[in-house]
Amino acid sequence: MQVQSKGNDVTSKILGFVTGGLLAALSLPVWASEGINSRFNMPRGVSTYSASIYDLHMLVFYICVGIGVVVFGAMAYTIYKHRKSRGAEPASFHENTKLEIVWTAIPMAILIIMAIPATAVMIELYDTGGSEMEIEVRGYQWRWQYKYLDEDRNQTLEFFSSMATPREQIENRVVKDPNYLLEVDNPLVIPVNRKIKLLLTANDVIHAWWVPEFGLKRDAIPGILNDVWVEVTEPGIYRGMCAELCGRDHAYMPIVVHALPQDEFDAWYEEQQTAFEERQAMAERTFEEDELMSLGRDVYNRFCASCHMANGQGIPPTFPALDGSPVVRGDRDAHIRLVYEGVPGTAMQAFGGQLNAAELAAVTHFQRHSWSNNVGDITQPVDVLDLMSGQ
Ligand code: HEC
Ligand SMILES: [Cu+2]
Repeated sequence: MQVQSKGNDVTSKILGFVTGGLLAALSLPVWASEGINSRFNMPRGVSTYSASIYDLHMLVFYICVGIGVVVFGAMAYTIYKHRKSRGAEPASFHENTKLEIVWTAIPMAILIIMAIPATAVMIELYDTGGSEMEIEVRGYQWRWQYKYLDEDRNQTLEFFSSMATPREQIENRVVKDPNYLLEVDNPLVIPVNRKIKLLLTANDVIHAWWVPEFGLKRDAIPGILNDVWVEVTEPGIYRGMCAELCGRDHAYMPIVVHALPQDEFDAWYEEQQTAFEERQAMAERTFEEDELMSLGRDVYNRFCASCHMANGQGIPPTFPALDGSPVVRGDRDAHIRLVYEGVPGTAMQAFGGQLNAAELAAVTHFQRHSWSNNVGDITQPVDVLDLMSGQ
């Protein structure tokens, strides 16, 4: 009776073992061909070192698979071969020094073997030497600023990159875009197949620049320059976001990078420089009132509305209302100065470094003549220039 039940047990076990093994063997090639590039695996990325990181990951993965096969294979074999029903007696090798040395030495050797390629990749990641281009990346609450520090060009190029996802999508009034919260007005543009050094820093609090497909994430800390590098190998549009909790709109400071072939990049750079010069020239012009209002509204919505709200009501007591504000309705020069210099120690930043004279004049004029404010004066770029140069 007992013997028979044991026999059945063994047969079903063997059957289970064989089917299991067969299934595993059959699925292995599928795994190898598709699984490796599937969403279950780490993506390979598009930069030279994201590929190194990926290769390292796969190497360590295969070593682990090898260890798994050997360990579990040996276990399965001994469990089956030396089972109790065959009368196997447990061997006793308690406190066997030789054996203990061996099973400490083997894992140690494996760890050392894995540490060699891991260290090589780490060294590669941190080596910013031999870069062909430098870009400063500066975090602000809540946007990024990119500054091309290229000595060969006749002028440095710099601009802000702010989220461009419309508020209607955030407030669920319209359907969300596939790139919801991952769109910006001015993306960072870089050439492919060039080693680019990025100098990361921040103006207010700690931010972090993170683009998963580059295999790159590093903190942007006020007062510190962190240098990293990237060499993108495939043209395309890559997205990321600030990866450090940096305040109220932390979720709203995405990163978009356009990687272009060198000639397209050069054409883009030329175009940007012309546009930059045109904007500079604007500061010397005299504006009509409606021009000031429309430029001012644009600047306000991009730079001020996140705190003071589009309707000028702010979020008191944290962010004061500008509608009816004594500052906005009061002395114009003091108003300009406040926007230019900010209010130290508060979230009200100094916008002097972020906006040019025309934009500052327009946003000042806009606040003084919007909502229920109607001061009845006019602010020209030249007023801003005079005020700020004479301080
Ligand atoms: C990150 C949030 C934030 C942004 C963005 C911001 N502000 Fe402010 N702003 C503040 C805070 C906070 C104060 C109050 C400062 C204080 O304590 O005096 C303030 C105060 C002001 C005041 C004085 C209001 C008063 O009645 O005291 C003006 C004017 C103003 N901001 C204009 C602007 C303009 C123009 C912009 C865009 C160019 C802007 N702010 C963008 C946070 C912000
Ligand atoms: Cu941030």
